Amino acid sequence: GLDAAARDLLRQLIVCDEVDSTNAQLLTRLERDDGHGVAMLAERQTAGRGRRGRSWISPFSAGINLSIGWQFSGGVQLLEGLSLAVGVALARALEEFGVPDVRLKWPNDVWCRGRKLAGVLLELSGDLTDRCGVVVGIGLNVGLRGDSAAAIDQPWIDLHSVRPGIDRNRLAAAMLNRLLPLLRSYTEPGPERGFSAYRDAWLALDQFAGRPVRLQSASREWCGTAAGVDSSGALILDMDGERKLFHGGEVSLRED
Ligand code: BT5
Repeated sequence: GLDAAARDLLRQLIVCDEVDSTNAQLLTRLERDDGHGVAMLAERQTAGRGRRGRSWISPFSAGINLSIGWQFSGGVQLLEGLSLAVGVALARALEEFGVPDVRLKWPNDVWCRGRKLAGVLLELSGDLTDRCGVVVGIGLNVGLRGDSAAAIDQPWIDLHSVRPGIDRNRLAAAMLNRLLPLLRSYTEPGPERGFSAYRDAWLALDQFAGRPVRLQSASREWCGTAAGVDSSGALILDMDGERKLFHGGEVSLRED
C-alpha cells in the first residue's frame, strides 16, 4: 500500500512483535546515525511513552504503534508546528478510510467523538543548532479491550467502535504515505516549508475552537476561550479579550 513517493523516502521498515518503545528504538538508531528514513511498527510496547514521562498503553495487537526516524540539517526551529501538521496528516489518513468525526486537540492528540483516539510524540536527537534527528511517534487505538484499557486515565476511543473492519496494515501504509512527504517538506527548502501550509487545515479540525479551556503548567493555570493557533502552531487563549500564546511542551490543555 505504499505509494511511490513514500517508497522513495522510506529506507527501511521494521515490523516487530514486542519492543520497549518504538520511539526509544529509533532514537538510539538516530544517535548511531542509522535512523534516517527508518520506520518501525510494533504489535506491542512494554514501555510505550507519551510526553513528559507519561505512558502510552499499547497492548498486543490493539493498535498501531508507529515511529519514523528522520535526520536533517538547518536546526530544530524548522520543526515548529510539526506535531500539529502530523495531526492533520493523520486526520486525512483516517478520513480516507471513512472514519467519521475526526478532530484535533492541541498540541498532539487526535480525537474522535470527544475522546482520544491517537497521540503524537516527537523526540529529538543531535546538536539541534544544525544537525538534528527527530522521531515522530504515533500511537493509535484500533481495538482496545476494556481490561487492558483500564489503566488509561482519560476518555479514549478506538477505531472498532467507530469504523470496524479497517485493515491495520493499509491504514499504517496510508499514514506513512502522508508522513514521509510531510517530513521531507518540513526539512527541505521549498515553498511548502513549515506549519503555515497546514494551519487552515488544523483550524478546521480544532476540537476546542471557541470552547472554554484551562491550560496547566507545572506551577500555574490559565482559563479562557480557545481561539485557534497562530502561524507557528502556538495555541491562542483568549482571556476576556487579552490574548496569550502557549507553545507545545510547556502546558496541558483541559476542557473547562
Ligand atoms: C501522547 O502523549 O499522546 C503521545 C503518545 C505517543 C505514543 C506512540 S506509540 C509509538 C511511539 N512509541 C512510543 O513509545 N510512543 C509513541 P501524551 O499527550 O503525554 O498523552 C499520554 C496520556 O494519554 C496518558 O497519560 C493517558 O492519559 C493517555 N493514554 C495512554 N494510553 C492511551 C491510549 N491507548 N489511548 C488513549 N489515551 C491514552
